Amino acid sequence: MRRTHALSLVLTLTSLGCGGSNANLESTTTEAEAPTAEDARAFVAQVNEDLKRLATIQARAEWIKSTYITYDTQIMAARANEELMAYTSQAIAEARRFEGLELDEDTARQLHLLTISQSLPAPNDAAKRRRLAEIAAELEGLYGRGKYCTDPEDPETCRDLQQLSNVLAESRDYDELLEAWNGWRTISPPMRSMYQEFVQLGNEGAREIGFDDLGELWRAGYDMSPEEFDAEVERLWEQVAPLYEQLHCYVRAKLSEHYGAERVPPDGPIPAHLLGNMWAQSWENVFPLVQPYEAGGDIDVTSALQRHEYTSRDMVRMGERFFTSLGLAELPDTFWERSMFDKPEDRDVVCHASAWDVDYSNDLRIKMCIQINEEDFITIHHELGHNYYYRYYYELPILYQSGAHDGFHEGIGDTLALSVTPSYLSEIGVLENVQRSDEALINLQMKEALAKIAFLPFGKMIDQWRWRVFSGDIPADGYNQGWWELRQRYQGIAPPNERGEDLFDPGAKFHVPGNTPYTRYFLAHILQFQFHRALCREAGHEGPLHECSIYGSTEAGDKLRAMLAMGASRPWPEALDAIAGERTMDASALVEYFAPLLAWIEEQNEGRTCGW
Ligand code: X8Z
Ligand code: ZN
Repeated sequence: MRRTHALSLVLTLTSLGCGGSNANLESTTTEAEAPTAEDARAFVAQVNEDLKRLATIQARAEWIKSTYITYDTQIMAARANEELMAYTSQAIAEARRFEGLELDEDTARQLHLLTISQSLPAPNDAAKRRRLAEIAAELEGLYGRGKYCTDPEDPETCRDLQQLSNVLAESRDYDELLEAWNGWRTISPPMRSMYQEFVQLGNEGAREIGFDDLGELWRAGYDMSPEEFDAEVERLWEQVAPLYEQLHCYVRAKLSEHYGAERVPPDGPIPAHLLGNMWAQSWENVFPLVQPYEAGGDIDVTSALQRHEYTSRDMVRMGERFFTSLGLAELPDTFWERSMFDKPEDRDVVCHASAWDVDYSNDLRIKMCIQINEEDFITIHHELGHNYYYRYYYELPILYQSGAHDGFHEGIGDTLALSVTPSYLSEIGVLENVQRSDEALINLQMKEALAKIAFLPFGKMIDQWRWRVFSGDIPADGYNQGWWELRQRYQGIAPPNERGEDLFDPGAKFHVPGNTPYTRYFLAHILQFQFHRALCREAGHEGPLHECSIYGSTEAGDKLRAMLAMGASRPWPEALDAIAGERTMDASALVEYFAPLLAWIEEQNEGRTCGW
């Protein structure tokens, strides 16, 4: 994830030659009557220059806050954000004077990107803007500091998200799981009224820059109309929904065997706390409960990483090695000096993994609380994917320093991680006893499906909820109800107990208080297979897609680099064309990849009633 979806911009308005109020802006506009295309070009150049300088200041404040959450760092970050929002809104307003002019393609594109660059536009009213910046910082702070204490008086009884998540991952005890699941959700009710205010103010900001609401602004970032994008997401979902339904059916049957049919009814939704993950968003931790074949070789990467006594830094080095094997550059020394790999013992930090380019000029970093396990090993590749995107587009104007769309950004590291196969891991000495057999393949694919296919409905539903919240379809007194209706509809899961409107379960998922759009991950989970298929072709792979690893292929690396270097300078279909020779997003590569498993699961599900 980028630290913010959009550019992080700060400025007092001097460098744009206008003061901080609308009145000043209007007078600037009047003075500059009948602007020319040349004026527009100069304006865009100025904005790029200002933004780069100011975004850097903002990113530094944000980095400090995220790696050291205190009352003061939160205020400093909020102030920086406030200035950034003010600047951007002013720049967008100023840019309106070029409407209707015949502009060169680059200028027109950058003006368009400026308009959609914020995931949180603020109202022009200074008091409202300040309030919005403070709420945004406080929501993220509440999440980052969040702990569940069995005795609120005694800090010894407190557990943070990492500790509670480890219970969700490892325990098979229904009640212990339930306590951890409920416990984490005690952090979010205090967010509820703030979130409501956040929605109102964010919508107001969006309307002032010409959108119906915040959701429409988010959907405008895909080189097509918001309505077309909505339809595109539905189309992709229909391509993959049947796979999810089969996986759900199989996993539910296995969980029902383990926990009993009273707790996991074989024809209803699955209780949300039994799937190995705090949000039931990926299910690889229940692999031991659903493992197709007893034997099948060593695919326990977690044990292997721990056996080798790798450190967090070693794991990041291994991730980097994958990228350099493709002929991509090494990470800069400053990456190793300035990143945060481990959870500090002495202070609160935002542990949710993220990747940064703090000065938009190759000051690359990751911020993670790495645990020595497979999930984090894969997340490291995910984060490095962001860093390599930054690495290859940082010489572009800052308005082009983004992914072709945000799903591309989220999909790069995951694409490479698809090549982190057992054979690759044995090649680099992590795994030893790797087997090749039909049983081994089904086991492996099951594990991958628990991560990738299980994620798909979750990846879609989060923003289905937010888009409805932003549009008012889900009212503030129905936040939780709307949330659980969508959870059930898409994921086929149900809360293990009553979730009334006194609670605020959406707030217990980082991206809601963190205001990070989420459809990007749904798209990334589809695109990464499309990228993988294309790069495998480039690497000269023959044979089934699931056997391919692009490790060591500089041909694949060249293709990838070419796409990364485009940043957002061209509409995304051109970037997709550059890497894959295709111009539409398409889940057929994902379906092809999982073909062996799907055939196997369908057989297993014979006689079962699937669906919920
Ligand atoms: O937030 C992330 C990354 C940072 S962009 C760790 N992901 C989503 C999540 O954790 O919910 C990666 C997959 C989905
Ligand atoms: Zn990410």
